[in-house]
Amino acid sequence: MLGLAAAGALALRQADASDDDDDDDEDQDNSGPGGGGDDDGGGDSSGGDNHSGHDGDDDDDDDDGDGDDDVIITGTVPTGAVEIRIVDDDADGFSPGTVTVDVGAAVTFVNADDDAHTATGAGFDTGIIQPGGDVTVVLDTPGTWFYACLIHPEMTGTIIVRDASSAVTGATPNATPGATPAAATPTGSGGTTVAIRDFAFEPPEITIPAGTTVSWENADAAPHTATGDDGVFSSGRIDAGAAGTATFDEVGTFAYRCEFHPDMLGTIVVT
Ligand SMILES: [Cu+2]
Repeated sequence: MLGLAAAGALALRQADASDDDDDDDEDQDNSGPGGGGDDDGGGDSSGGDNHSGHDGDDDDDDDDGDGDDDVIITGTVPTGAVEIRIVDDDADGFSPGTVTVDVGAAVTFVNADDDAHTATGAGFDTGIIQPGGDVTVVLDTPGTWFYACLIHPEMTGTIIVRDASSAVTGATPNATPGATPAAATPTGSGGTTVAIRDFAFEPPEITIPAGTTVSWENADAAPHTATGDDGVFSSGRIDAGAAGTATFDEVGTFAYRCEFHPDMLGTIVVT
């Protein structure tokens, strides 16, 4: 009886252990197509432990790459999709930073970093992509689509979507409301400046007379834009330390935002 009980307990433990193995095997099967060094996760349970360990580490931004080798890529990039890898949490985190695709193309973001990220812009939003995870978006509108990581706003990228004739059209609109043709000289001194600092327009709202040219000066390390809702005007991409302008000839109230960081909001009131 005693021996039987012991054997039963042993069998039970073995069953538990094999259950665990099954789970790990499934994880490994999923990660297999990621290829390359992912197989290093070979120690079944240690691979799982590492993974959950990383989840706990998500708040530490500063593992400079040393943790990257431990990220197990799950899932696969769909056939024909363009892959953008997330490799770090800084300005070069999206690799490549700019891609050009045909309209209707699928783009897969693969998070090879050990922090969670997003790729979020006016045209699409992946939502949170956990370490090792991937999200595919389909780009069915031609144009130039800026995006950034909501968690690490310095991380930015650009996807240029060609139209059906493979032309790059609908690039960032540079229209300005009722803009004076370039040759015309605005009456009055006509210029005013809005600073972009710490991911905000400063001041967020200005009132200007018609004919004023607004210059946005980017004091941040990340690129920004000042883009009117519905694309009614745009500064275009403003890199760190650079400025972009738009001229306002029409009376009205123009709300705008940053295409990279859509929660950066501003308003131009033209009187
Ligand atoms: Cu921005």
